[in-house]
Amino acid sequence: MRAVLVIPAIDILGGRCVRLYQGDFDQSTTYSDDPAAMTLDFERSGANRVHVVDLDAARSTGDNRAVIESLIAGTSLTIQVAGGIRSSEQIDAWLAAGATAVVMGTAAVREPELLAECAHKHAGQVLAALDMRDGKPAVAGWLETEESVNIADLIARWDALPLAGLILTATDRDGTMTGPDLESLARIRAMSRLPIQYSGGISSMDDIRAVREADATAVILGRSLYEGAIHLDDALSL
Ligand code: AMZ
Repeated sequence: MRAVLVIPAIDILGGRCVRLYQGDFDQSTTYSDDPAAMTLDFERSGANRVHVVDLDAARSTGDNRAVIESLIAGTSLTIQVAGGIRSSEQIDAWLAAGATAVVMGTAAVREPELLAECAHKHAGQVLAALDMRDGKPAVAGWLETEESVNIADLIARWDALPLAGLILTATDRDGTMTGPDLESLARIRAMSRLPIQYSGGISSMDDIRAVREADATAVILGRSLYEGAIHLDDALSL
């Protein structure tokens, strides 16, 4: 059986480590006031990589740049940074600050030329985020849905680029611990040659196994870790 990379998520809102329910900013649970300390807990459990999301930047109501920079500086884990990354200069800055990879969501969907430019300039360091809601990409902090986009066309464009991979999030499962959307994963897997990181709804070790069997390269864990439904060291030893 192939391995699956297990990546804990640190979503930051107002400097705190939170989980949202289905991405809804009005349904937020705070798990820690100290995202850097959270990262060190994950590091001690043996994680290799952490997925850090700046939720304020994703919905354009501020940013947690200083918090994330000090988080990166304080850990030897590899970090992928997401949220509000909409320019090549921002990518330069995150990579200079020590991030291993950056994620583009809104820009990847709405600005194909910018994504292509960034992917070529930073080959193997840009991940494209596909945050699916009712079969369409959710963008701008998931406050909007891009109705005009055809998913097959979008993925075909992404596939032609030297991206580090694609992150598929089932937004209706995110933060719910109701199980992964294996149907969407299979559909997207069949369309793309890129490595896929899956996120949304994971609640058990069996869910992680199912995602691995569906040929995801990595799985991102959020609430299931914070609620103790999955122990990170167990997941890492799968
Ligand atoms: O939970 C949310 N409302 C949310 C979220 N988790 N909104 C955006 N994001 C994440 C995406 C992706 O990793 O999953 O932010 C990133 C995309 O940000 P942007 O700014 O590039 O669209």
